[in-house]
Amino acid sequence: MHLFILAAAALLGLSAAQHNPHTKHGRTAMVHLFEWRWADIAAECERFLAPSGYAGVQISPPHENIVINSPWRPWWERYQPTSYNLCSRSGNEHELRDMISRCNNVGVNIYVDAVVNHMCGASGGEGSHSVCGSWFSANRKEFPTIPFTHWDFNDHKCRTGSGNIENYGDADQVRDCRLVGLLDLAMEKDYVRGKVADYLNKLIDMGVAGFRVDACKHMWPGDLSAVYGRMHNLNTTWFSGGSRPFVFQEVIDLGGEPITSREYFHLGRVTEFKYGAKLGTIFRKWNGEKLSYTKSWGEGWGFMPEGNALVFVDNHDNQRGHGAGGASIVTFWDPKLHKMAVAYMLAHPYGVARVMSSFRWDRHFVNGKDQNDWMGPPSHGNGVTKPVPINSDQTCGDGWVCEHRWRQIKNMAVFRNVVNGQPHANWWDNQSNQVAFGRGNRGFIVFNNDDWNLDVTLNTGMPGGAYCDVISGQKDGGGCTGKLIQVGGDGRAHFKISNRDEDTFVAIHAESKL
Ligand code: AAO
Repeated sequence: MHLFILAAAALLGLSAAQHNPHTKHGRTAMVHLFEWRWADIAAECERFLAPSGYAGVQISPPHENIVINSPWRPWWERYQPTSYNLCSRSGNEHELRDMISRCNNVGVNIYVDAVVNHMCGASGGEGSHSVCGSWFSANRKEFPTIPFTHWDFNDHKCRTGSGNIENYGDADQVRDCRLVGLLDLAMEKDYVRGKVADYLNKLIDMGVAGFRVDACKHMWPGDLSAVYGRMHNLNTTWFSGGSRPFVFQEVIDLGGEPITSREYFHLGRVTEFKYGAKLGTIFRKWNGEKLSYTKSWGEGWGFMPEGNALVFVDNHDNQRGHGAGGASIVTFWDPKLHKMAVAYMLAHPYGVARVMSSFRWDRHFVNGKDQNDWMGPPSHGNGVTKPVPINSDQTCGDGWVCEHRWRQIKNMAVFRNVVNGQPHANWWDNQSNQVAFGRGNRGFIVFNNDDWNLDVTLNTGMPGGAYCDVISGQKDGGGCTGKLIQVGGDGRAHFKISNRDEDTFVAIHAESKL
């Protein structure tokens, strides 16, 4: 009996550890630097992310991938591995290693986007058209650099006519058939598990803190469990002994399919896609949704248990119509709404939060579908990804959007750190789209998403004093470049937000006190 309890506790302890992002210095939020070069990420960790209090970076897949020239170098070619060599449009192995070390040295964790469900598309042809020239044959299912041969793929198990997933209502085909024609690895094989684990372990040993695991819905939880079980502990140069890699699994579960997020909870965190889809609907005021309904935001909205969730407003798929979430998703293309939605997420205690950092592309809608949803990152004529230039006002140039640098978002990442561990408190709403809430006595935020002014006195729960609103400005030396908020000795403060303000929300926290 005692033995059983011990064994159960050990098991729980092990898997619970894969839910921990191992962030440092009280930092909390990660940013997805989508398609950035390793050299730029290294510089960004040192010059911006660490000083601004960001906890980590999700990087684009570092493995070698197929080169697709039609359409011209789509971003999604990186989701088609041709070898596990660490060589991609973002840089080579040396540059990757340098980035991981430099980010770790300033306390910013690196989380790798791991694409291990499949290799390239079945129509990928044969030759050396990989980013760094590794030969492969999609026709014969041969990837000699690893090596994988046709024995290592699932096609014999798949029972659909096309060999592709045809019906998400059938869990077997979702796991055993090809996702959009991508060659599906047979992860029940010990050999395949070993090769995948070797790839992850190489990255762990280099110092990464964990993984976003791509397309988990398409892998059996038991197979993933076996692979995760082979993962090394994190590198003790930067992490305490016995630390398990942080795992967050991409499972799109909006309800209505047999495969649910729940099947993956014991293995690590899971992406909560309902979060951004609902938040977008609320801020857009679609379907009669109101911000005041978010009083019970989180589990009260039918989201997964708090300790399992990885949350985001938009991701690299649904900001351009891929994946799931639809038109409600709020992206940088709607900056005013995007800033509010991201601020709401960062102010709210639910889940581990991820901020999206995007590149621009030429959107071109025909019948509601963006014809240019494939467009890759800003790049030179020869296909080389452009560096991220930093303008004198701290924004980015050359098509890099850098949402994470926008003052309102950057300051809310700090807000999240300052209020970390404090309970959701002092809720107020006008039964429409004006709401406010605090985090213990450490921070308070007020939103006006109605078409009229907000003018109200609220209990903030904060100690009395003068605070600088970190949305319209920020503390600057002894002063404040934004609105000043006076909190009385009773914790009450007066807020005025015109619906025509550039940003229709206000946030104060313990460290924005003057
Ligand atoms: C490219 C080409 C394809 C070509 C293929 C192979 O575009 O035409 O056949 O190469 O040659 C990315 C791109 C793909 C690209 C792929 C490989 O998005 O366009 O294919 O790289 O280069 C499913 C998966 C999910 C996946 C998502 C895109 O479950 O894992 O599709 N996301 C990840 C990555 C993504 C990447 C891959 C996986 C592949 O983030 O960047 O693809 O590595 C339903 C299901 C979802 C399903 C969606 C979309 O969603 O539930 O599981 O996601 O459909 O198929 C409502 C429902 C919602 C539903 C949604 C859409 O909202 O509530 O559940 O409608 O129907």
